Amino acid sequence: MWQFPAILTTLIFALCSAITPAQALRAWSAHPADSASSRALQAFADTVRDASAGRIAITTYNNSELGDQPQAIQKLAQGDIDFAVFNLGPLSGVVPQARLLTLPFVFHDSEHMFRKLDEGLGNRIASSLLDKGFKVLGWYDGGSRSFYCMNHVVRYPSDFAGLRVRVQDSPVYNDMVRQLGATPVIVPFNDISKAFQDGRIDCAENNLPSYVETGNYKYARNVLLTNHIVTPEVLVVSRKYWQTLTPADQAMLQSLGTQSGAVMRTLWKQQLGNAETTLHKAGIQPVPVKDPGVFVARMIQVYASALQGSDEFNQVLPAMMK
Ligand code: GTR
Repeated sequence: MWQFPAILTTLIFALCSAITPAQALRAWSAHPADSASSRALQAFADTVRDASAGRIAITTYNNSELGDQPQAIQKLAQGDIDFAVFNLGPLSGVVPQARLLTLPFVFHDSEHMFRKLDEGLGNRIASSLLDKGFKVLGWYDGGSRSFYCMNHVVRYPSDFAGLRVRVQDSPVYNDMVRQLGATPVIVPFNDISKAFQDGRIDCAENNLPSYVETGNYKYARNVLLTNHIVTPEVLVVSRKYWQTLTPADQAMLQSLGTQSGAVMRTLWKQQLGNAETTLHKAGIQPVPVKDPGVFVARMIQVYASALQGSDEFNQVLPAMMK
């Protein structure tokens, strides 16, 4: 019987895969194209395209162009967006285990935080995120967050009484601000300057690069360096897309994602340095907290509600603080 030559079958198969159009994959970022986060995401997309010979083509969308973070989280979980860099604050609304990485006054600095992630905490949270549809590819630096206010000078917890403080849509952030006697006001990241201008908020909190990047520093010039939340951000791919990949492509994405984390951390240090220079030129002098203990004392209730009913969390938290 006539048989199709094996070599032809192989050739036709190779040709078909070569002409398979690259899928239009979308990546979400909250930040502008020149930020550390978006630059690292773009570099990741470029290396993935090269390593896959153009088969995996990712287009990045910056400045929350595809929706604010809570919307993007929903879209990624459903597979409408394929990649993203998320802050764990909003993500912890969907994945409660991620709250652990957003608790105030747990990590001293980024170095401490990344050490704990590498010691196993990262894998633990990554597995909870995967259960909800988010496959972690890399850990980015979310910096160290502090409060800043317009027309108010804050030094002690009692100074926050009655102030309206912008927060991310996140249970821990809401709770933290309430424990300071202030009112949390949820405002999307890209609308904070407008909220200051409209008089809807008195204060906000963020890391210094975001404080500068958003232009918030032009409106709220009084910065109290509380460094209350030191948190990572995650480079994620939707589980829906991840499951369509071959093991070889999964391994490639995982390895390039880890590398992307290292790239981002270097770019982040540069962005932090630039932000400090901008603030110095603008005459803004962030004031260190005199007694962090009085702030920590207010957070007991925040830990209690975040850890409520979870023995697992209660065992992990003390080890995270060391
Ligand atoms: C930034 C973070 C953003 C967003 C923002 C916010 O530091 O990188 O993803 O979470 O804070 O406060 O909304």
